[in-house]
Amino acid sequence: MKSGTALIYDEEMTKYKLLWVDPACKIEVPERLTVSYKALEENGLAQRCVNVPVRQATDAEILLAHSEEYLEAVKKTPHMTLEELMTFTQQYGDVYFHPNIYHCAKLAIGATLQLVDSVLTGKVRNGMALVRPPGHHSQRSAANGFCVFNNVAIAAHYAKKHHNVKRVLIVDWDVHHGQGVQYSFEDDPSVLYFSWHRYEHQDFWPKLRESDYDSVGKGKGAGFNINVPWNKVGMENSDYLSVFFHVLLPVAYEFCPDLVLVCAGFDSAIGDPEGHMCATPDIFAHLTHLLMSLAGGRLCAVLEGGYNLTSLAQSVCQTVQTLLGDPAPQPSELIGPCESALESIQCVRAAHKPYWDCLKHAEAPPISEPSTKRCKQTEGEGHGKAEDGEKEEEKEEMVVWQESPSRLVPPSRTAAVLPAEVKPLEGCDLLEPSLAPAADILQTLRNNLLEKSVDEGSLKTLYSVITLFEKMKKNEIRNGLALVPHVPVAISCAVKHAAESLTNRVLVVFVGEEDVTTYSTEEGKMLFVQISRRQSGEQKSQYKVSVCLKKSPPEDQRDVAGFMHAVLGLLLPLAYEYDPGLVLLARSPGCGVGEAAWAQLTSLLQGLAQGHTLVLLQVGEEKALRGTAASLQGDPVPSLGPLGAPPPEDVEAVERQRQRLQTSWKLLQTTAISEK
Ligand code: X5A
Ligand code: ZN
Repeated sequence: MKSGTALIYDEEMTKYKLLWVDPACKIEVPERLTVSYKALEENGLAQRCVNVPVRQATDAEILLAHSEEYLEAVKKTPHMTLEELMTFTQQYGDVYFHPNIYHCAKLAIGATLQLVDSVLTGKVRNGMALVRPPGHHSQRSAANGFCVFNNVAIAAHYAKKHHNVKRVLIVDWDVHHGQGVQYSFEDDPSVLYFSWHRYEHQDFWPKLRESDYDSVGKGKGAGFNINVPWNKVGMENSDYLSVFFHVLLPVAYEFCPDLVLVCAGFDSAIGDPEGHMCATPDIFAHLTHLLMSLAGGRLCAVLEGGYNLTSLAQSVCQTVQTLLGDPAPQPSELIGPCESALESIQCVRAAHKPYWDCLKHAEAPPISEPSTKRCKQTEGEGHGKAEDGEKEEEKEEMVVWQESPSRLVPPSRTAAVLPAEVKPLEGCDLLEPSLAPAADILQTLRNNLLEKSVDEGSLKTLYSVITLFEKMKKNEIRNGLALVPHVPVAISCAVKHAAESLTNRVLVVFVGEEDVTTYSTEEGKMLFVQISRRQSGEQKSQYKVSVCLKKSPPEDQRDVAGFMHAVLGLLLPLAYEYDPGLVLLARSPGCGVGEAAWAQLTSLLQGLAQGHTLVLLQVGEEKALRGTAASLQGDPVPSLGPLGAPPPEDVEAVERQRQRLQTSWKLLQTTAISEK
């Protein structure tokens, strides 16, 4: 079993800096690496990683993404005088050279390739490389934006060439557009490049026309370049998650990468002097978690930007801690995307509609031309704020945010309740179903379940389920798994218990046909989402959602596409906005969901409620037991294979619910309200 997280860092990469005055470059300092690494050490994270040494890249590796002329030119920089370096620098935009930068740039590539090798040979599952100089702006024959060589672009070429990787997903969450990466793969359908970036209708650096949403790739690569322009500053956690749910993840699942590379720039976090965004460092835990379900967990994060040292260090820690498998913190302040973000989302979805089955039903764009040609909106609208370009560098205004509390890691990861005849699950703590329930609890159970004649044994199992619940609430265990005699009864029972113990919001996700008595609880204490193959009546509550997917032969790939469409476009946005304290996930026999899709669902939901997921399976479903347990224990989830088009009936069913619910649950929105 592949496990472990690689961390690649070498102090040598701190040994170059800006040697003259250049306001555009002064933020790119050696401390960016030292504070990040120090924070990882102080939080005990560096020590938990597999330490992989850096190496120098070879000429051949550099030439995977750069021209010979450019390489030869950069090779001369270590021997240049200060004046020569300044002159050499001047031919490029927003970058500086130093006698030692060529050496560091080779180490930055080498670090990235060491990470890719470690992950693709199975030495570790995932990892992060802390490097300087960054890479995503550098081009075939040009340095740019603090970047000398394109670390991640080289890594993608390298993975394809040396590891038989067929499809690479590059997620660029840096606040700048990695135009260098875009150029490198523009006509290549084997590399899907996704980037969101501060754009402001082409007013923000690098001010390129081709950074807009209508640059979708060229020739065979059409559809494999996804740009999400931010036309306002101040984007928040909700804006980032909305783009993941409604753009990146559906396309990424359809694409089915063998490897995920992240251009992990943290200038997209709050406090950054370049980005001016408002997403908090803990959002990177969620972005990371959501990507870890792809490509069998093979994820390599490579540092790009990030210039507020406090925000940077916190964000790096959030990313690495998530790669290590610790539960993500509860996402904060999810209030839904702003209008400007929705406009961008709507435009991107419409632009990619011709290329991706998952977007076939996407809404028309709000306007016909790309956002550059539109008149600019009034400043100060939404949660964007006005910027004064001239004075900006003088007054570095203070932004404050609350540091995410250190994460709760319960002493036990997974506890299971199993009938005596079932073989114990490796790695799970067994909870004896024989624990004597208190008489009053037994009585409550009996009263609640009077119609179904339940024997004493079943009652004890139900009681154990409640014990699992309690243990999660007390953080004694992270998650739980129970094999119960009858899933709908067990759900009712757990829900009843949750309703009476006043503490937490509970998200119930039930995959199955049966009606479940969900007791009318105080509105909002529970969010019940059912995915079934059977039509249900009209729904009115925002806390009770049922989506009916088409019945087709089991393991039909079209079914999987429909199921994932419901999970990514409906369930996850609902779940994140609801922000439960506990997640109850259950399936009944013959629910029609294949093991791989079930494992994906189990894995994705663990990003909520600090990983407190209780899974209920019905006796007789032993086949699903091991896979579920593996997912709860954090084993990598297998890929689903490239997804085809979801059945139109499924898309319609999901859309109907989205339409009904999007006024109450703003993370479900995919279109802007107003056209200006
Ligand atoms: C890697 C990165 C930013 C360059 C900004 C130049 N570069 N104004 O974040
Ligand atoms: Zn950047």
